[in-house]
Amino acid sequence: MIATENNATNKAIALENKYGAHNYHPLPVVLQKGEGVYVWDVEGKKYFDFLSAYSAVNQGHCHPKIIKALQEQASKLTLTSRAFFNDKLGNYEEYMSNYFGFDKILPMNTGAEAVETAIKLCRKYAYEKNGIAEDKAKIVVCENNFHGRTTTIISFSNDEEARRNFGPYTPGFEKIPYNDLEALELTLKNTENIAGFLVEPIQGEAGVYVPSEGYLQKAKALCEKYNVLFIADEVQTGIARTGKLLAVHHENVIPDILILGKALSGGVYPVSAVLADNNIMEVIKPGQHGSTFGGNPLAAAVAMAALEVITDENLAENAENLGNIFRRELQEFAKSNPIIKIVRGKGLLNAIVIDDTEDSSTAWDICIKLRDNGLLAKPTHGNIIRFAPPLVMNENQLYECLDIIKKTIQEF
Ligand code: IF1
Repeated sequence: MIATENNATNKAIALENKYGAHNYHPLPVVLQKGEGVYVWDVEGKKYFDFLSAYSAVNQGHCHPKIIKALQEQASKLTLTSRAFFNDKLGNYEEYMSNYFGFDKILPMNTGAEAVETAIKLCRKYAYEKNGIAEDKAKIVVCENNFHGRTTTIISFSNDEEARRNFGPYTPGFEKIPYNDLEALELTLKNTENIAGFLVEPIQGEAGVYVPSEGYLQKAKALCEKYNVLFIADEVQTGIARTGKLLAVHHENVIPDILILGKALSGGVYPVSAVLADNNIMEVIKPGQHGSTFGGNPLAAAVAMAALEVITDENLAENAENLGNIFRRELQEFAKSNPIIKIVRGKGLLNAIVIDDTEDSSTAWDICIKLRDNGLLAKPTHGNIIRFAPPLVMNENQLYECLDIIKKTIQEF
């Protein structure tokens, strides 16, 4: 694509530039069709999608079963609001309760809304059941976290880009280093009014940081010891992405509060949820929390179909297998291509660290070349490239993608 050409790609980019807020810096490619692991741009070029909309299309683009559920429900009833009951929500809540093993679900729409819901739930539980003084609750979070972009959530971010000039900030959060049990124990022991510990089982945006073996299990044990709620944000790591249904399942950890989003709908519709047992969920009484679209029948129908696909197609197992091949192949390749400093991840949530400075354009330039070679990926912070294809990928396709990645890296 030559930048000066007045083609469909440049027209679409020019429109977004003129009429859209500049809150993103997308890779210059304009997509118009998606199917399984593939996407096509407006010039008709086909690509492997190695971002999966940040792990929202784990089931592959436009999965027929999920689209069918969307179409059928969309032609019957899309939204009632929670002012009335509807015939889908109860079934969905029962389905989710059994699927993930919690007494109850509070249905929301975006990941950030679910994180905010979990924060409110944790605080209310602390005041009404844990004897913490009103307005004094503190929630421990990790440095380099990413939990969304609302004012409260960016209040406890240390990413200046996500935070600067959005103050004043919401108080009540204590930051500790990720993957550091000593720091967690110290804070739980020495700081008063701790209500919960909010953590990503793998830090996605930070650059796919997989914590040490046992971290989640020991962190959960510390939370039990100090009577603090363990809140797992599985918006990005959940729904089979890391090779298990939930990333916490790698360590058999059951969180007190579970946060889901993204692939809960297969990328077809915004669906998120907070799950907890009765003793926690019952602190929310009628009129104390909600949202217009939370728990709508369309979301319910789509999410049940999306979860059936995860089970029917053994996507967790597939993610585990393909992820092992992916990391093994790239680690081998890195031995003779030192531009790749590190290869890390779990299941099909992986990343490579490029041997260049944070502010270098190498990672971006590699992604531009990957695009030219038919594979779409995007750098996360600076010199880290995240690789996260849909979980429906098969081995042949993975090897084809590995060839593209290796061939492209060798051009640098
Ligand atoms: C962007 C990445 C960022 C999340 C976790 C909650 C949310 C997210 C662990 C909020 C959302 C998205 C947001 C999107 C890019 C992407 C992302 F990590 F996935 F790559 F930014 F960090 N918890 N992550 O990852 O969910 O409200 O977006 O539905 O904002 O640029 P949301």
